[in-house]
Amino acid sequence: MIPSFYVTTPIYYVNDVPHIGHAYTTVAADVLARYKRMRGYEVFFLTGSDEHGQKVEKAALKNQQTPLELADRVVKRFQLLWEKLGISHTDFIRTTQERHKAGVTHIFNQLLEKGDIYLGEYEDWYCTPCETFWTETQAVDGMCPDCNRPVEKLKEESYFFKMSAYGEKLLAYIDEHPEFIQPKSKRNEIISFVKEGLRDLSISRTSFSWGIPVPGNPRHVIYVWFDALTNYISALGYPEEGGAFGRFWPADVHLIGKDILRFHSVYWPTFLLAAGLPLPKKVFAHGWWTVEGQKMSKSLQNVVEPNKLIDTYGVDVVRYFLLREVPFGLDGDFSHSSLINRINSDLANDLGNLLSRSTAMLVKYFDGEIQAPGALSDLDQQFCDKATAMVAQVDRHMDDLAFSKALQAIWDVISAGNKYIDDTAPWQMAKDPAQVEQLKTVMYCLLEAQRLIHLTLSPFMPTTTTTALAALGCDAPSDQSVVSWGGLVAGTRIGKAPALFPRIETT
Ligand code: ME8
Repeated sequence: MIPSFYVTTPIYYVNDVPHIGHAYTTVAADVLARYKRMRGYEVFFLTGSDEHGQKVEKAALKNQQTPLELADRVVKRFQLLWEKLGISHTDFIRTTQERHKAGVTHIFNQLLEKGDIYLGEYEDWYCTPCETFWTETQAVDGMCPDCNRPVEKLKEESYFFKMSAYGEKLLAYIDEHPEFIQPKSKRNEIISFVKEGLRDLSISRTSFSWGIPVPGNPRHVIYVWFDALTNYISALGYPEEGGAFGRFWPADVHLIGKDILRFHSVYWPTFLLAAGLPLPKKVFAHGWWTVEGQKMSKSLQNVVEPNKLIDTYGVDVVRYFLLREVPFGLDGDFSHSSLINRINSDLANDLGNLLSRSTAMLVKYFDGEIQAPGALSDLDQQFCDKATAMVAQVDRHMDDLAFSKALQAIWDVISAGNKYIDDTAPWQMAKDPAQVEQLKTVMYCLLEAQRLIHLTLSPFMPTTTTTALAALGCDAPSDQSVVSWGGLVAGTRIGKAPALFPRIETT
């Protein structure tokens, strides 16, 4: 049976237009989804939009629109961006869709009947931008400990989820599943948080109305995080047992930013424990981007717009840069100069140059016809071994979501390829008819290694690698592409490859 793989991104709030942070998580999920598909998995890749809650209601009011009008408008911007970024999601869920509301209502009802949700009264400090309640001690000086904006005192009748009853079970799960919360430093933070004891969680609001009504008591709307987190199962058709839910749940990985780890590794798993459903296998929290050394914010007017970046540099450059520049899990800084450096050195000099150099030589020495290799010399063998080993290395790094290490492993072979040309000096061999067999072999190894390089790289840079593979006389990668040495067919005729990346001149 074909193995399955389920990867998700957060569903993004529609009160804000997409920026580089949203693009980051979504590109990472896309690369993983494409990679797993290539390795033969049946992949369900989910993204979507979070459309309820006070934040969206307030933003709509400000725009003199209904919340749904606002959502309809902003969601298109996300969807257009994903198309432009080549995102290959299986489904896009909006929390205003009926299928989602049905799933949320079902799980709420189930927990209500079980007694894990009960009606009580709430009084605490509330941060609207974060949609989070804080205790007196947490909200130091009346400020939200997460975003440092003022909190307001809120007292209301509220439904509560008995989160306090699930702390021990959650700790046991975290303990038995060391892979569950990543990276490790974050895992320790969550363990300490749970060990301090979980409070019951307020999961309804009466102070506004933009949300899913509590079944049987529509004066209350369901807390936006209870609503939003359920998207990961409602999109699979939950509570329908069979179909996509049966096939893909539990998720293999929820990719999120570090800002929302607690919701995903404490709230969400305790809801699932209460509902008797399996927990996700992995929650991975990546770091945050700053821009030219500063926090990205509307007030600083330094928000990096992915659309503009793509128009200026090209889609694959943006995809590559995001995953290459910063190890996944750490914070990073975006700057135009580092982006241009990556283009000029990694993409134009290394990757692009290797392809144009080697195809140009094939055209010159063999009229563009790929030659069958003869016996491999030590140098040929070393290079071939390095390229073959890279495929397994990348596989391991992708399992760890270490995207930048996967790319580094590919670039090691690219550098080795450029060095292999210098060491073997094909132009010398070409002068000596006695060395024609060696020359054929060198050319074969060089081009075949690049076939492996571009196949392995294809989830990261789907457009460029399709061009490069075509230039090598190969098809675009198919699902379940077999990435092993020897796929190039002797006798295929190719031309000099186009420059994959023009250098960007800086003054
Ligand atoms: O939190 N750097 O939605 P959201 C890196 N609706 N990533 C960033 C970033 C930055 N500077 N800024 C944002 C929500 N992100 C909820 C999620 S899920 C059930 C509900 C990314 O629109 C990162 O993935 O505020 C973060 O987790 C997400 O955008 C937050 O998006």
